[in-house]
Amino acid sequence: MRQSRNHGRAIGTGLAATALCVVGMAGTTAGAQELNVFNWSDYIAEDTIERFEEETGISVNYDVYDSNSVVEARLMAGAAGYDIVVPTAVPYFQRQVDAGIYQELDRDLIPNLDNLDASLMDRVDTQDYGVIYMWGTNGIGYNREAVLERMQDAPLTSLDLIFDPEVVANFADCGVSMLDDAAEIIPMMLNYLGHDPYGEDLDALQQAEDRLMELREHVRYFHSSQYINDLANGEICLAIGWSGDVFQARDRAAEAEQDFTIGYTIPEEGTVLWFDMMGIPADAPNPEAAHEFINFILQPEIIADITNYVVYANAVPASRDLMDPEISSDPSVFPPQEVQDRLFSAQSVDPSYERARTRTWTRVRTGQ
Ligand code: N2P
Repeated sequence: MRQSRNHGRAIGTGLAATALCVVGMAGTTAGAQELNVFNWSDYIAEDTIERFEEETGISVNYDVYDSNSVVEARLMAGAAGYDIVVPTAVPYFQRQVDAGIYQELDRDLIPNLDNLDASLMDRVDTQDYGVIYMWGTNGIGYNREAVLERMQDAPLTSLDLIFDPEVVANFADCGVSMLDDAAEIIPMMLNYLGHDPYGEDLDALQQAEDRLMELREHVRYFHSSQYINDLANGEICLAIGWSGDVFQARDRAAEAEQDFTIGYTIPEEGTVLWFDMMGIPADAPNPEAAHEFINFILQPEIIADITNYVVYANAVPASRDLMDPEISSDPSVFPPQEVQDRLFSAQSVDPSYERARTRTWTRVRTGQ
């Protein structure tokens, strides 16, 4: 198996996810246990894996992706060789569980399950098969100076910034990006246009497509990890992205002492709130080590470190006090109830609608 380490900030983008695979030392000792982890890029602290290896003697092969579709395709093909994967709860993890490709967690091997926030875990239907790793929102990352320079009264708290063709046209020259994912962007657009994001209404889907087609000339690219570095470097000035990724861009910009700042908006029109789930594939080569890994991650100090580094919320309340107070008290990381009230959780849709949505997205991406 290919071995790679993505220590988040240092290595960076999902472009790098496939390109930058460093051959590690794992697996060279006869009889040593191995664990194959497949996680999102920019989604773990720098030393988490090292600490796990030191504590358990298990060598980790750590590989990264930036798209749920990639994980799903590999798992559905079978014998992917992973012990831990981290798909988004709905629709991905849920339908993968329904397809029978995960094993039920052996709760006796994960005493730290007790550390999980029960009310958050109750929001996912698949808790016998996975635990929440991190959760967050989809929103807008923006370069405050570049945006305000082009539009003094830019609607910084609204999806109008990107979804209103007249507004976004102001920013085409400084660079606009969107996540490359039908199930992320189309529900946001439907909701913005006043439709039920998961209502499976084909007329509404057509309206979303028409609007996205109108916008696409102002969009530099559709990609789900490159925007972190590009926002941080000033290569782009607006992105629809995931909360923690935008905060990482903000931190990288500050570290590089850029003369601009990156902001993140949970749009006032509402947006998706999601949960990413750690699960163990049914054909995992080393399920015992996988349980050990989940148990390790669920320790408050370990998961607090991860949140500190990737700036996504976790589901272990005892980690809150161990976090950087700027993060634990940030309402855009841990949205308070009044903000959560305008968020919607992802919902599964009928496969035929899902195919229509995917085709719509292909047309939007390619412009045809
Ligand atoms: C990490 C992105 C994870 C969030 N870069 C997607 N659910």
